Amino acid sequence: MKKTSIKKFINWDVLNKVKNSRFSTNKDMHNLSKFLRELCVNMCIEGGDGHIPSSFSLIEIITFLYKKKLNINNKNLKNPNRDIFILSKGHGCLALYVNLYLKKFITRKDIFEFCKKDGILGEHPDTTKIKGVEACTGSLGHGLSFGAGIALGKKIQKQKGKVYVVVGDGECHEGTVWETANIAKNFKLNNLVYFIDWNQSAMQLLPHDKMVDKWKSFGWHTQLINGHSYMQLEKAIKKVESLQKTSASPSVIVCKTIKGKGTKILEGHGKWHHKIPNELEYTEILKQIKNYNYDR
Ligand SMILES: Cc1ncc(C[n+]2csc(CCOP(=O)(O)OP(=O)(O)O)c2C)c(N)n1
Ligand SMILES: [Mg+2]
Repeated sequence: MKKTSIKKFINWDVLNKVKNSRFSTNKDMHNLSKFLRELCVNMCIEGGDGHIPSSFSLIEIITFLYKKKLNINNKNLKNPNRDIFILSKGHGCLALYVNLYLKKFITRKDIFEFCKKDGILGEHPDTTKIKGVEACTGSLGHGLSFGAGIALGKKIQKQKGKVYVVVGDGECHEGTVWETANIAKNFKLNNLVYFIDWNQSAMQLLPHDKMVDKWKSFGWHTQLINGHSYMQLEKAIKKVESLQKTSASPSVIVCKTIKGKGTKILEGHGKWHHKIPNELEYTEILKQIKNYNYDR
């Protein structure tokens, strides 16, 4: 397909305004989601690569964290008491990149160069190239243990800040995930919070049922929510924060999500996992994003 040029498509003035807004209302957050989804699609068209449905599955979780929770900015990276965010499901990184853009970690030029030879934004996030990315991920299953290690380091050094990790359900096929589940509980890592992007797709691999019970059996505090609802995300994190005051156990928020959420054309269709839209599909996807009614 002919490149659409995100330069023309994206209203950068609006985007610049949203960069600094606190986004207090739910409606604002959902409008932001639409805008970020459009940006992701355009980045894929420009770069000729990327995983759109995987990014749409977890975009509310990441946007919620960056807009409402994480005390991370491009001036405090050396502060040992800041929070840490790890996207373990590295192929969902478009959702991370658009948030790093809002937080001014990366520039518009970087966005244009997604998956291009001289660009810093690859198909999976690279900590050696991108400011604000804590870990190279893409090989599934490692972000959790990495996050648990940082959480343990914070405990030993009596540092503040929490560690938040977003994990795909397909990742939970990796044994390291369950080793970490056991270790984190035993080391009393209540400064660790996992979000599972439970879209039940995992590239049509084995399904992961009873996700909540599995984590519960390792002694974690568990919650099950709609991972596309900013209200439920907010409520869940408040509950985690209250538990952290009294309990030593780590927390997991199992988020029911839909792969490709926001566009019926993509939702739940396996063939879209790593596919770039043609011109007709591109137009339809953008139309659907605009008209979508989001979950409250
Ligand atoms: C260790 C490892 N094994 C296999 C793969 C290939 N792979 C890429 S994405 C994917 C499915 C991942 O499922 P999930 O985490 O649920 O992501 P989603 O399909 O929801 O985007 C697999 C198996 C990989 N990246 N790393
Ligand atoms: Mg999945």
